[in-house]
Amino acid sequence: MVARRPPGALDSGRRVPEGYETIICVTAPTRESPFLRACRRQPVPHTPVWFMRQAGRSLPEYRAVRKKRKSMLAACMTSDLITEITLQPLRRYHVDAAILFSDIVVPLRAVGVDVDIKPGIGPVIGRPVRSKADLARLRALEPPDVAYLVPAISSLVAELGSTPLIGFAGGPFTLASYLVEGGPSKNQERTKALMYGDPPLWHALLARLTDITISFLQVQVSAGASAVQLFDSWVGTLSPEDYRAAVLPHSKRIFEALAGTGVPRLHFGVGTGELLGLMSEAGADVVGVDWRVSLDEAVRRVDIGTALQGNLDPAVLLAPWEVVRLRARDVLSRGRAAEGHIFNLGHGVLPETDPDTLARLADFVHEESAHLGRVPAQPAGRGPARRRASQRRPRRPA
Ligand code: 1CP
Repeated sequence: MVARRPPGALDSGRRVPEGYETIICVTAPTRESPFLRACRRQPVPHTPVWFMRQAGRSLPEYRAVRKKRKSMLAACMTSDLITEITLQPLRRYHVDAAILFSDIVVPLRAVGVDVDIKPGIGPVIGRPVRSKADLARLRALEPPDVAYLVPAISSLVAELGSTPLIGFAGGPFTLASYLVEGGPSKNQERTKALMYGDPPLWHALLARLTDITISFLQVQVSAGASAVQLFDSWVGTLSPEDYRAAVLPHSKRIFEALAGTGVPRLHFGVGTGELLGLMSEAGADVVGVDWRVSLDEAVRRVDIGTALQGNLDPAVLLAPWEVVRLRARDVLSRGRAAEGHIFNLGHGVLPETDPDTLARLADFVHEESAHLGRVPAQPAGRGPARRRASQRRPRRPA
């Protein structure tokens, strides 16, 4: 049952920004779902599973829809296509969560950035942002800028029933990297040159992106998303010291701004083995881990009170099923060291992945984890919601 409360009022007495409608879920059907329970580090009947990039190029039905209709970004701005493409993987796989069909550059387009998503390349920016004057063109995001999300999310929530919908946004470093580079980049040289060379401009840019991201995520949560994931995909190119100085304060502000919504906040980046502790310190309830660090080691790197998500190498899915099965079993068994574990890949589904392998994998995760027995919450899971970084578990000696 969903109770609508007058705009502006929150339990905490805080006010919601103008234009956001707050929906308080009294007995939201998703509340006790295995995915949300694992995010909260509560016991689950089986390990929940979903796949980053479960919608998209690996699905023939996605390619069919995209062939007939519109550019990628136009599809991301069309309510009935958002709903349809978000639901496509749910019809094939017994996954425990849906992820909104959108892209990390959608909020940039919404505030007028001339970004396009080019087939086979990714996001490309017409006029990159490299100076104070460029930054002045980047305005704030208002809820009407992404109005098409509201009917899409409303119908998804109705359609999904007890399956949670994950909303998402790009992390500050990754969004900045597309804006500064003007497109995909392997090493983010220009981005890092700006970060190292002009800290005031860098922080002004990230502060602006942080405001945009907070508004974008608040719209998604107000419309009914049950969790949010911040994808700082390319932040793994930074050292911990640079991450702490240049990115962490901004990510922290995003997570703090969402704390009052009560939805779990997930955080993921590629190659972030050395940053996992800082990413939990930023305020994430769940830290996503790529395949380079095993989950039992990742547990030692994050703050106490953090659940983990991951981390099968997506390339494993191209190997014979017996290999997939053994590798997935290993991820599940290492994941039992975590206070809460959500099974996922270590990055997005590769376009050449056979959808039948993903379907088989989702079923295997459920069967195998249920067979292993009820996944208990670790003692630390019953403690205060978050503790200090100083309470991180000691790292295993080398
Ligand atoms: O024409 C097409 O079909 C383009 C392919 C495509 C799709 C299906 C792109 C271009 N984006 C998306 C959807 C998308 N993007 C989703 C929803 C689908 C789902 O997860 O099921 C999500 C969560 C994203 C997020 C995204 N976009 C990230 C973060 C996640 C990650 O993979 O690291 C990033 C970095 C992007 C940028 C982007 N958009 C598209 C591409 C090919 C890229 C990467 C380009 C690069 O390598 O820099």
